Amino acid sequence: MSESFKASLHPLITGLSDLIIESWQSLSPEPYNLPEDFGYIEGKLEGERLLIENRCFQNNQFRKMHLELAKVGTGLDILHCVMFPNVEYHLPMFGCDIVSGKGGISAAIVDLSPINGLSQAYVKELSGLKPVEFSQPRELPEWGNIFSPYCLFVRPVNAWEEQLFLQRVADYLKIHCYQSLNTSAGNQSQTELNRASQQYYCSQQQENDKTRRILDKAFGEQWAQRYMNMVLFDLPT
Ligand code: 18B
Repeated sequence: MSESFKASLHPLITGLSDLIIESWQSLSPEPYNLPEDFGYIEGKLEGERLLIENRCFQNNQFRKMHLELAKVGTGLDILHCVMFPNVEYHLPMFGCDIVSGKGGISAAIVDLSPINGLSQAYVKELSGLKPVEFSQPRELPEWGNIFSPYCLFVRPVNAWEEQLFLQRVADYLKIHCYQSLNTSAGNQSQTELNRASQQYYCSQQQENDKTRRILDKAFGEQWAQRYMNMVLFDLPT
């Protein structure tokens, strides 16, 4: 990821990006090549440049670990991250999205979303974390029935809340990396349930009109549809 691009983004996005990449080092990540050279993308949104940089890895437990940083003109920075488990493993979906506009960060969300339910090990770890409070919690949209009770969705109002959010992402990643390395592949019927559940997660995320609208406007509807299908929320095969 180019340093100058990264440096131009909101500091919480830069900090989270470093945190995510560093935590993946414990997972023996192998490179994952995105289809059709979707690594670095440039478009135009209402006369403003839209830049997207993708980093993508895989390992035994995860078919795809995707981190995307995007910048629209000078006013909008986005971090998007999803870890897609291999369907043989009963693991939740780690997802994180940060949207930073002219007035600061409007949306910060992180979750370990249940896939075929959340295992007892995860429930134990997540419910053991110290409770946190944010002054501006946000309400999930209708398609958000995929998220867990531990989903954190807020508008952080100051640097202190931004750090609190970053710390929570660090906690979730630590739990997830550790648990994933200690989870073995399941049997055929569990695998099928995991697959169906991951397909449902991806199809619900595709209902996020706020993401789609930005991509539509910058690259056209057809390209946006392909990008959402093939890069952001591709279904497990
Ligand atoms: N997303 N987000 O990733 N989205 O990708 N995002 C927005 O203040 C992009 C994920 C989520 O209230 C907004 O409302 C673009 C993942 C939720 O209706 C914008 C990309 C998760 C909302 C974007 C991107 C996720 C949301 C509006 C590709 C969760 C609130 C900002 C780079 C794990 C939806 C605002 C609502 C909002 C844009 C969640 C502009 C372009 C992985 C719940």
